[in-house]
Amino acid sequence: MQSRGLFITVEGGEGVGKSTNIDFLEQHLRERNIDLVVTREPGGTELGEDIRELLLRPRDEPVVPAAELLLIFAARAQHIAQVVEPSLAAGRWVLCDRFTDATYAYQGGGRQLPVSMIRQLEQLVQGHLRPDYTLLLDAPVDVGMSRATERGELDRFEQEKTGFFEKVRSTYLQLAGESSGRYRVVDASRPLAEVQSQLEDVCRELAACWGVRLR
Ligand code: Z5A
Repeated sequence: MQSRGLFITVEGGEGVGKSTNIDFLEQHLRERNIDLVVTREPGGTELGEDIRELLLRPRDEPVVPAAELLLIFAARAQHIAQVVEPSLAAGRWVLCDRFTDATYAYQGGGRQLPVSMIRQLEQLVQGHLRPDYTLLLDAPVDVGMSRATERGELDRFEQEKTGFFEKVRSTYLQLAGESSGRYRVVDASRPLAEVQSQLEDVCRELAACWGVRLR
């Protein structure tokens, strides 16, 4: 029987380097013949990418936090059914740029929605599905924000104030503390070469757990 793939999520605040390091992880794992699907949230499907565009576009009308939360879980439901579950069931690894920990951090920590509300939706949409491993790229808020600002136009989330991102960061660190078996926290404030050397260690650990021998 085909064994189930590993579900790996990458999390972190604004501009910590998720995209850069997901590219690195993808290359590193593919070179070791790991059958991998790289995807993201919100997004990963046609409907999910449309919802992402709705969520990120700055608008004059304030977006009610509950509406934001429901849109995120709508995108997630589609993503799980179309991409995540079928890939894992086929024995492929799924490397996902953000998942439900981002909802706890942004909508729970940042927007201050009750955790119980997020838990209920998590249960409804995901059933038993949870990530096997989560890499948290952690950096002080000012470091991430200055990296993100250099990229130019800011989306609706990036326009939030420092206090919002401080709450996001502290929620992530709290989640990592509560689920230390699943989380690996990487110091993303270090120069890129050092961050990627930490990621190579994590890949070795993942492969060892999976029974794959890295060269
Ligand atoms: N969101 C939510 O609220 N709730 C949810 O449940 C989910 C998401 C799933 C979009 O996510 C938004 O969705 C997100 C939260 C919300 N908004 N915010 N904030 P996203 O992941 O697409 O957005 P993002 O956080 O802005 O990610 P990003 O734009 O892809 O940034 P990044 O991936 O963290 O950074 P990067 O593009 O790889 O790097 C930024 C720059 O820094 C770039 O020039 C790099 O070359 C440079 N860099 C990276 N690492 C280093 C190091 N170590 N040293 C120096 N320079 C570096």
